[in-house]
Amino acid sequence: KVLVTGALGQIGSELTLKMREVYGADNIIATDIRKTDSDVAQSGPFEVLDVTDEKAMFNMAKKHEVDTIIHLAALLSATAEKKPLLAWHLNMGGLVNALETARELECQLFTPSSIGAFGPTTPKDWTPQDIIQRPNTMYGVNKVSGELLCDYYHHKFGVDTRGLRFPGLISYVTPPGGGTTDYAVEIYYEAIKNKRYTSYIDKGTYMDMMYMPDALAAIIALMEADASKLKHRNSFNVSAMSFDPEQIAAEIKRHIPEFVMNYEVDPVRQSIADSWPNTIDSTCAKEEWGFKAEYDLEKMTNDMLLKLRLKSLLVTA
Ligand code: VAH
Repeated sequence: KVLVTGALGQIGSELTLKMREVYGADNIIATDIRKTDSDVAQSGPFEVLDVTDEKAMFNMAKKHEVDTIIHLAALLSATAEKKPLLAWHLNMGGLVNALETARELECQLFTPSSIGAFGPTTPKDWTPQDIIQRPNTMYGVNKVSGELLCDYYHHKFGVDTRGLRFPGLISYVTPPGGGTTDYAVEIYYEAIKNKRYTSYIDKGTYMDMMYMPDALAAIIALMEADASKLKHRNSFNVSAMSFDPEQIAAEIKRHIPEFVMNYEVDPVRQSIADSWPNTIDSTCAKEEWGFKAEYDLEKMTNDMLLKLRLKSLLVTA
């Protein structure tokens, strides 16, 4: 049985449904800080859980006799930069509670890291798996600390911890909240609604990205991978593509020729984006557990626009 924290978030809302398909609905216990009448809450077990409450986390895992914890509850980069101490408390407090529960109940644990774990002194092109990490954002400090803490729980206590450094994730189900890469999600929604988008990230700003179906497949593949083949554990670089706002706008224009792109750069999120790599190297993930991405910018754009059009038809129907 699997306990998912942050199950109503951008990754959680889709990973929960996917895992319920793969492993059976009753085996995936979805939790979040509040309950909503979402597909996640209606398609299987759902419980309210505050991940900063250590006892509540332990009791929830024990009650449902879980053997796996997928810990996704966290604040993303832009929100973390606005509320750094809350971010430290939630991102690190929640992770320590999940790790302690995993240690005591002998669970496998997955928690995501991010390209945000790299900083301005990290080489920006084809950033290697093992390289200097001096992030200058609270989110980056949380991600590097999280990687190190999960490695520690593995070599010190034998906890089977695993994690991925995700790029920006793009999805049409649940928009992300408070991220820096969210422009690459918003642009599709705005293109459908208004045929225009004003980007807060400047042209020429390259960031790694991945379509959500590839991210979900990567999590499941890593969690099912043969542990003896893993040289790394909690920080695999994984990426499907890298683009700047001009390139994603051009791809959208191929479908919506009248689409107009404007720029109103947000200095805070621009400086976060500038501190991250342009492209990261996913070789270790490919070699150690067979990572591969199916969607590139063209294929993702086709699918995003199609699914958002269907979604808007359903809403208006
Ligand atoms: C963010 N979407 O923007 C997240 C992610 C790599 C980006 O960590 O904060």
